[in-house]
Amino acid sequence: MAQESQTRKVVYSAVQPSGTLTIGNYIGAVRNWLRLQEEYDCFFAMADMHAITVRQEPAELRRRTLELAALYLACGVDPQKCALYVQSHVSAHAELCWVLNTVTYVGEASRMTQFKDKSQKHADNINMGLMDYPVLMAADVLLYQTDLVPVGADQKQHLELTRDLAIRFNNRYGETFKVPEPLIPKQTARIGSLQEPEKKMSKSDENPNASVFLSDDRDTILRKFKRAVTDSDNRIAAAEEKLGITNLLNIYCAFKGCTMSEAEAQFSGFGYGDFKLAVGETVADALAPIQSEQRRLLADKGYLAEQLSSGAERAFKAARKTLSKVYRKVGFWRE
Ligand code: ATP
Ligand code: LTN
Repeated sequence: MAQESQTRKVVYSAVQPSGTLTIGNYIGAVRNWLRLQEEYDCFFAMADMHAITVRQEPAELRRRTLELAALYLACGVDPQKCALYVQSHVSAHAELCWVLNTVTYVGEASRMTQFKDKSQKHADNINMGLMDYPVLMAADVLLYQTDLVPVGADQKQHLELTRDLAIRFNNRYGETFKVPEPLIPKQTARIGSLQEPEKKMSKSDENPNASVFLSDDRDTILRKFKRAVTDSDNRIAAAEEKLGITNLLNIYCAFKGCTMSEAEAQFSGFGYGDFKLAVGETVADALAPIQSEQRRLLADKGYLAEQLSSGAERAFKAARKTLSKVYRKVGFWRE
């Protein structure tokens, strides 16, 4: 058993408890984890340290962290199979981040697209943490000698930086980190906003109609899909110039588990109104059991706390090994 776990590949991923998860997060991230936990040694975190790089209401952050944990479990993340934990419970993340900062150039950090976007969006709070965000992410991943990082397409650049930092550190100090690979699902890598389909659906979008949240009730879901931006062409087909319809088809396929051409065939001849209703109903049906399971879990805080504490313990054991190695390599004195 111990030997088996040593040879199994390691998977790491995290989501920020910075808002309620959207179906973009679900399709692009969490859902893929379920398949991975069957085959790999998985570490899944609530990235609360990343979340405070933009202003958070402390009580809200606390509540969302627990809600996110319950949601992970409700979606099918199995705490027996993977380490599910809160990032700030394992201090090695901050410690490794500090060391990695010394091999990160200010130039490369300031060139990150997300840093530039968030600096614009939060112009009154361009803090060091915002720029350091990808370095903390690299620390998350590298601490566990991770092989694979399942994320949405928006995180690809951060993963490239993670790889660059691992290679640079290894060259400077000797072989220390495994160089991880991103795992980005093709078709569903990027679920678009329902209001501006050229943008990604994001949990912190200001327009409440742009994102479908996993916590939305049936009526809200149907209403949001009804209002989704489409085009004036009235043809249900995926095409580059039909971003809105393509996005809705993509969402439908993701929840139904069908291919694009199957979905196109199924809706050929439908009007946009009926099509949107069908997509909305499919999503609402899929989310209902997750929502009731999340409610059940949130009512049992003791159970949640227990799972998160044993997850953090498991993560800490693995992280500590890498951190000691790093401290030794960089020349920190130890008796
Ligand atoms: P925020 O709006 O607070 O920046 P976010 O909604 O972009 O957050 P993150 O916490 O940054 O979500 O991302 C969590 C995971 O979900 C990542 O793996 C990310 O790539 C994925 N993800 C986020 N939005 C989408 C989307 N629209 N389509 C597919 N995957 C997504
Ligand atoms: N920044 C990520 C969340 C995240 C993450 C990670 C993802 C934090 N640490 C490590 C993968 C690996 C995001 O998805 N926005």
